[in-house]
Amino acid sequence: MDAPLPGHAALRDAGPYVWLSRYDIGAVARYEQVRAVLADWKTFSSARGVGMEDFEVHGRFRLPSLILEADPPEHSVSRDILSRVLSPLVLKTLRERFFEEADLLVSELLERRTFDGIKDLAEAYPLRVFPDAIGMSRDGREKLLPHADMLFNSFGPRNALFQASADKANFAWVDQQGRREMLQPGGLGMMVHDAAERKSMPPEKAAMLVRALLQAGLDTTINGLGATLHCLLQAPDQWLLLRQDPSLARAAFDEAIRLESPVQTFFRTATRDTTLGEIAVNSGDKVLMFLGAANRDPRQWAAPDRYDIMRRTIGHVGFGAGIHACVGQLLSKLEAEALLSTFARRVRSMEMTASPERRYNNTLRGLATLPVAIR
Ligand code: OVM
Repeated sequence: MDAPLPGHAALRDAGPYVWLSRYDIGAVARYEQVRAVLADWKTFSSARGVGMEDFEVHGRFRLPSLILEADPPEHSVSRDILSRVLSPLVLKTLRERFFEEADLLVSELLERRTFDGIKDLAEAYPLRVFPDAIGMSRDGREKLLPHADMLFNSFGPRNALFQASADKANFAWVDQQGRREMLQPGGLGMMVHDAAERKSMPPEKAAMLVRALLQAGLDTTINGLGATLHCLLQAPDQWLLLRQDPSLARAAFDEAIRLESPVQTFFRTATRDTTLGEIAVNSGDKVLMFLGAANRDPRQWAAPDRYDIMRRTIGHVGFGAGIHACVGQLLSKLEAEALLSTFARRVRSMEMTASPERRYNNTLRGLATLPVAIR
């Protein structure tokens, strides 16, 4: 279940910058160096890909993301558009809907008593609110998760996991969903198009930014919600704290993001010779950042393996850091607040009824199943 943890510890202890000869890439697993790489976008570029492949050596697997796989100044334009659309002011307009949907879902689950915490809660809730918030068409929404599974696999090696998910890729379809005429007025997707137009960004590029939201916004949040539920089930004292004060829902989510790090890894490419913790980094090195390892680094965190919703989680790298820090994190936190505070207010007791099963992906950490009973 916790298979990566000893490996992460070994990577941290091996040094501030380690070489993975099997793949011929560099890696950082200590908090200090992961932060340093994230903070220095000039030296550690995203424009050559944030997966294992270097676009300049291996070519491109898909049309590059205009935000994820870009450096300033191109990145700044995209970032500005998406951060406006995902700003607190805009998200306030979604709040009421999100709480209503949370109430409906929790009512259904309370009636059922036993359910799968992944499929019926962690997946069900974002699937109800997120595509509607974007304003995406009803048709084909079931394609979103298999597509995201493939995409997050594609950041890693071309291994059996990737191959097994590769035929679920659906770029033609997902590219189509980002186009203005596919989107409902008033939704976040249309807002992206409007904001892009004001910045004279061509509509094809605006569609690619909407595509980025569709690809990045669902699977990540789902694994964050699943991680939170799993953490709470394993730490009854923390579940009690949350029940006594449901306003801790955001803290419970953020601490689960730190501890479980649903997005485990991203890469950068060194643009010049440099050093990390006095170890040489060569221009052109691919650098793998172990976000999950940094988030449990005992050099940084007291009792790093403990789930503690009262902890000061500020500075964790579960949402990244620096100019590429998750642009949708406020949306994910709104979803988490609505769902988890409602759940904590209305559920008196819960327990796992069988062992959960892991879901394997080259980038994402999460569960396939989490059988629970609630009252
Ligand atoms: C994108 C994209 C896709 C997947 C993940 C992600 C977590 C971004 O297309 O920009 O960031």
